[in-house]
Amino acid sequence: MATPAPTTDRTVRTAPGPAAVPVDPAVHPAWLPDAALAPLGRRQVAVVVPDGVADALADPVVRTVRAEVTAATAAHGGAAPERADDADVALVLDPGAAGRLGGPEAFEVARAAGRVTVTAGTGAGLLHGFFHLVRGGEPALAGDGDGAVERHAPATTLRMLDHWDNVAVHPAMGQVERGYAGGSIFYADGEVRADLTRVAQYARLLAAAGVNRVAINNVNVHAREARLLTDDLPEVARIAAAFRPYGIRTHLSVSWASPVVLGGLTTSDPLDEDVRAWWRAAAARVWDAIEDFGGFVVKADSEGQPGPFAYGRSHADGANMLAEAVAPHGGLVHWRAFVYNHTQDWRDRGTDRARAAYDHFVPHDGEFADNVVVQVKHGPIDFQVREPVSPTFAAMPRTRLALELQVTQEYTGQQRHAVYLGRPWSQVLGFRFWGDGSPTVADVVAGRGPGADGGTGDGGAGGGAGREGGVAAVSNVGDDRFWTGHPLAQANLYAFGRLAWDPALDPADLLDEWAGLTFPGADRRVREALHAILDESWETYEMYTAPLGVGFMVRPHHHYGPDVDGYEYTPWGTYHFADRDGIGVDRTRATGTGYTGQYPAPWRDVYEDLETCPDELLLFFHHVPYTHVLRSGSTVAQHVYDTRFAGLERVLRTVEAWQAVADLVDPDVAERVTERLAEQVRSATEWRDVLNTYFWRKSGIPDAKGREIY
Ligand code: GCW
Repeated sequence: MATPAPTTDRTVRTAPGPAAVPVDPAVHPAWLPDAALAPLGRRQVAVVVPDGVADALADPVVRTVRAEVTAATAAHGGAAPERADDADVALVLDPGAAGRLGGPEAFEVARAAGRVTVTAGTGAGLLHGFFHLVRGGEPALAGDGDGAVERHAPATTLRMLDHWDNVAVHPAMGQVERGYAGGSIFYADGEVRADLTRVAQYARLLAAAGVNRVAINNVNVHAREARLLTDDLPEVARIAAAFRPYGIRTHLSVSWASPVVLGGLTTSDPLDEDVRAWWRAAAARVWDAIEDFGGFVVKADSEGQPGPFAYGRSHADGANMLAEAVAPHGGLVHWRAFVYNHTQDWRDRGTDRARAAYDHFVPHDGEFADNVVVQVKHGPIDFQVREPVSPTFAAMPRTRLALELQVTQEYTGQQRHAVYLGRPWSQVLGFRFWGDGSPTVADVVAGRGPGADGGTGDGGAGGGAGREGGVAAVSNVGDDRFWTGHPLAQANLYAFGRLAWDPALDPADLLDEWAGLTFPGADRRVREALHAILDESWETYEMYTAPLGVGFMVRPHHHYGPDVDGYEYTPWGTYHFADRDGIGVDRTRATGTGYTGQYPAPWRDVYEDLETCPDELLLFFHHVPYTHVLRSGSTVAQHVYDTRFAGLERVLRTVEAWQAVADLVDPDVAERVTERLAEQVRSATEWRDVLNTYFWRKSGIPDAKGREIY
């Protein structure tokens, strides 16, 4: 999939392999510490490239595999023989094999005669095979199998991270919008960083987890950021060059208003011929500078960003105009479906933000060009701790749809709380809209939903064929020494990549896999403690924050900490409608906003009916009295009290689990985690007390267990 680097055959033959594996010792190695490569590095590892395949030798990803093998074997006492016959592990490039294996990133592993042989059709496939062996450690490297062949291919060829990084520090949102890990790894002082070592190191981590595309700037494109598309192309090319050796393609978020703000035109109307010509020329310049560029990400008519509505055009008109400009270059347009009215009137009960993505986009199913991916947030509102799966995924069978997740923990503790998100993501990916046995969300975004043409994509080679839209997520990485602020938040980035590659993986296993790599050789108790701390941490977070699917209740703007009515009388559409009698949003067809009708059967009926609506989503779908008895047998009020008290207890047990092992890990990591856990205890206590007090004061219903409520 990677385009060969602009290097000559002669250079490649005389200098096989790039100089170095990017590792900055001042930065935490995350899941690739030196020791994680020891099992492989102790062995004889051959990288076998067939003679006379000049293209293969020029592939920068093949050179990366060589560099990785050279570095690992040099560090750990192994060697890198030329021939498979001399090796314990052979990484074999077979350019003819990609089709048979299931795409350019696929690989197969055979274990026989004391040797592990990985075969792939491209450098990218070989690199994924290499990291597969690294992740598997000793057990994966035992060559005493019976020759049975395992095949590995990604569920989707589009596995993307979106950075909400600003080039210039934004007065309200800072360097990274919703970033909780310091500054940007790409930008500082209003420019692309001169030293991109950190980006190369990031690329390596992402490749080891399975990510293959990165959008490098915020979807809110301000004046400075808009210029990445034009003046800064050489700088963007440098970033792309840092990602390329790890098989990762670079995308840009672009301003819809670029023809006006950059091109000096008087309009951005997608049907205006000058506008179309401007975008065609802009795209041509981008691909001139970056041959394997991925495409554009667009947030239009959303939270103040400009868009086609200003010209009376539809989002299909807007997206297709850009699609036409990038199509000759094999580019994609990721067009976000996060379109809603953020200036609504809270007095108006008829407008329901949850309906917005579906209402705006479903009528245009079938109108979007083949190289447009409509990118839909997992829930209908905005990355809350608990939301139903967005019904839009079930309603656009003739559109390429991508699932958008949020790795950065905007609404889930902002990387001050230890909250592992593998489980909720896995639930979303595995959700079946049409009942038992029907296709999952993962199937839909892989282009295998009902009504799709069943195409499996083109492996990203041209970014065109197939009906897949893949998976995208907002990154949680910054220039923090631990990448993610909270060292344990690295687990989320890792799990995202792994689930994007294979949505069927068990999130609990991924947690252990991450811990094993990140803390190699650590005492068994460390890994057990990490499992205990993180495995059910999402449920714990939900227990002390907004209950029963109601959402928000956070402090406005920065979204951290409790403020139950913070958004209640604002224009943002995120209401809970609490009064003295009850709480929740009536989204039924019978008496509410009708949102339940956006789901196919059985969910349209399951959610509609109080008797069948799952407890955890009750207040998302229904307005009920505080005395309403849940399926669990508890009343709403008592449930709130019980879970808030229990939630804090669980956090305190987390702290104990950590304290028992903190001395067994690197003191830097121990100190940072300990500091974050102290803040989590403080914040969870605040949440408990504010929520309990609010429900008690509104309802007048005392806690049946007589605990202290203020
Ligand atoms: O969750 C909200 C955030 C905004 C963000 C927006 C979006 C980039 O609060 O900061 O803007 O979503 O997804 O576009």
